[in-house]
Amino acid sequence: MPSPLLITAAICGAEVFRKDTPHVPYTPLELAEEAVRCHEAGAHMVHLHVREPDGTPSQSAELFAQAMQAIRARVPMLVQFSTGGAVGMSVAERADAIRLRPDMATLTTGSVNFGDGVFLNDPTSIREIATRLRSFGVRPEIECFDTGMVDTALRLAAEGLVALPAHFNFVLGMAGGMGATPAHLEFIRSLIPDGCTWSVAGIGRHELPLARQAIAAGGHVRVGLEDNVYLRKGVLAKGSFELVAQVAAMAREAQRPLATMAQARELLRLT
Ligand code: KMH
Ligand code: ZN
Repeated sequence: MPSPLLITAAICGAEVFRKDTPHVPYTPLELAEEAVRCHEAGAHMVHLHVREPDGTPSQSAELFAQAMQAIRARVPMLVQFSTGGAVGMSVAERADAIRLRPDMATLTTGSVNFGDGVFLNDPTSIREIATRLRSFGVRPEIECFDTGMVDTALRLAAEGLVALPAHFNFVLGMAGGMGATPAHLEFIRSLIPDGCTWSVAGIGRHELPLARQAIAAGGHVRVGLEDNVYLRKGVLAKGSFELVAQVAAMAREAQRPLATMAQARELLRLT
C-alpha cells in the first residue's frame, strides 16, 4: 500500500508580485481565500508569507496572526510560517512571528545565492531560529537549497537543536541553488536519515516534473505561485490551487492516495 501523499501550497512567497501574475494573494483575507481553494484541490498545509497591502514583503506578526486566524476559521489546514521572509530581512524580523505558534515554520540551514542577492543564513542565525522554534515548541520544516544544508541540519540535530526524525523540503532549481534534474532530487533525498520525511519544491518549469518524481518515490510535494506562476508553458495558473489540482491528478494517476488531515498530522509528527 503506497504511503499517503502530503501536498503543501506555497501561495504567496516574497518575490512574486502582481506584475508577474494578477493571481498572487496579498491581504490576510486573500491569503485565506486562496488557502481554501488549495485545500479543496487537495492541499494539507499552507506555506505562508505575508505582505503589506501594496504587496511589499513583510514578516509582521500582526499580519501572520490575521492570516492564520482567517485560514483556520475556514479550513482545517496546517499553517506553516516562513522564517525566510525576503532577502535582506534581519533574523529578529524573520523569527518574530514564531511566538504565535503556527503548526510548523521553516528553518533554512545554510546561505544560498538567490537570484542576484544572497539569502543569508549564517551558523549563528540558523541556531537562533532553531532555538526559538524549540522554545515555542514549533516543529521546523528544514529547507534545503543544496546538499550541504542537509549536513548542517544533521549537525544541529547532533547538538540537540533539531529533533530527528524531521521533515525536509528540498527547493531545487533556483538560480544560485541546487539544480532540478531527477539526479539532483535522487541524490539529496538519499542523504536524509531513515524515518525522516521529505517534500520537493521545484522552481519554475521544474515544479510539476519534480512533483511527479516525488509522488513516484514516496516523497511529498510543495507547489504554488511562490515557486512557479505557470500551469504550463505560457499559461499563468489562476492561483496556486490549479497547481495543487495538477498534483492531486498526478497522484490519482500514480495510485498514490492523498493523506487525510489526520494522516498529514501523523506523518509530520504533529500529533
Ligand atoms: N523568500 C526567500 C528569501 C522560506 O520561506 O523559509 C526565502 C524563503 C524560504 O522563501
Ligand atoms: Zn517561502
